Amino acid sequence: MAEMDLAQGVLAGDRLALARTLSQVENSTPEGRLALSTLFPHTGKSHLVGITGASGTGKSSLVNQLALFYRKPPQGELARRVAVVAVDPTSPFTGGAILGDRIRMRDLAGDPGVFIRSMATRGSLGGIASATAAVVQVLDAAGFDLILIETVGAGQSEVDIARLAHTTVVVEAPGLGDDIQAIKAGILEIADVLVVNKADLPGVENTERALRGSLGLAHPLPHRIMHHGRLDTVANQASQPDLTESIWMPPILRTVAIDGSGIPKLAEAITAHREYLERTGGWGQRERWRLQTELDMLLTNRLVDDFRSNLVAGAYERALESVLERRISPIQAVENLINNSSRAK
Ligand SMILES: Nc1nc2c(ncn2[C@@H]2O[C@H](COP(=O)(O)OP(=O)(O)O)[C@@H](O)[C@H]2O)c(=O)[nH]1
Ligand SMILES: [Mg+2]
Repeated sequence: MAEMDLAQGVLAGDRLALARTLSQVENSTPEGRLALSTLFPHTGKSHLVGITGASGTGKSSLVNQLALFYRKPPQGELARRVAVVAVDPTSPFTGGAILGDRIRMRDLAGDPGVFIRSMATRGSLGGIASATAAVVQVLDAAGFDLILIETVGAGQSEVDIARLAHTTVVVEAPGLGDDIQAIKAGILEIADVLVVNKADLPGVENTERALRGSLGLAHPLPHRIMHHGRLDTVANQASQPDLTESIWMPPILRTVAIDGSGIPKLAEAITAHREYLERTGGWGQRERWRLQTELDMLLTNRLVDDFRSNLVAGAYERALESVLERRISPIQAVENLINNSSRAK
């Protein structure tokens, strides 16, 4: 298939073309980049929902339940087309987690309104974040109403991936002792919806209390406004005296992903957050913030790659040695590398 056909196939709803395009895009081949350029004008319609949290909290189970819910909504509501992107950089040797995810997803197998993609975890962390962004764009162009992006909340790269979303759901579970870890990772600061999954297990109240406490710290109002780049909201306050209308307080919800309890409420909160963004102009601001994050990410990767490829062989290693031996400072090392590489050209 030529690139043009690949992209046209995606737009026409051809699943084989979609799968092939995703592979090309994920591997950042020239065909993939071309397809992306054709598809990008067709993006911007999907609701991108990040689902993040520590390993084992039940994210895959929740995503599975959410997808089932969107496919078979309550009477009177339209079924939505759902794509799932699973990213798990903590399991570089595939198998385990991803296979497990695939097995749990089997409830959804054969449904043309669902598409599931596990990201290959090879490559740098920055690479995973930008590959995920590209994969999400293809799925957006393919017309999925919702794209659920599952990531393990373990570090900066996962926060970067979560930043690709309009709505971020942070998942906790009792008994993992990771409440503090979540705060450290800055995960709570990006949470739009908080979920205490495994609400069937003892200790739910403790987890909920810990979350409520840390949420107060992570979201003092002025900080939250700044954090999401919604400085405009501050300026708007005079004309919008009802502060509760313009500020979203992340709800804390309980779920049991193994039996589906709490899923309708979670889906409701996700919709409510989208409506809130649309009502307040936050959607446009989120889009700007999202795409800016992506541009910065691509620019950084590109510049670093170009820079490295222009360096004299061994120059980086030698600079590192000099820093290790305390002969030069890291800042001097960078200065030297930049001067040498521009001379090498
Ligand atoms: N008791 C209980 N177990 C759950 C629940 N949700 C998920 N699990 C189990 O927790 C384990 C990890 O779930 P998984 O969805 O793979 O978590 P992930 O690593 O966050 O994606 C699996 O054995 C699930 O069956 C729940 O609500 N209650
Ligand atoms: Mg998982």
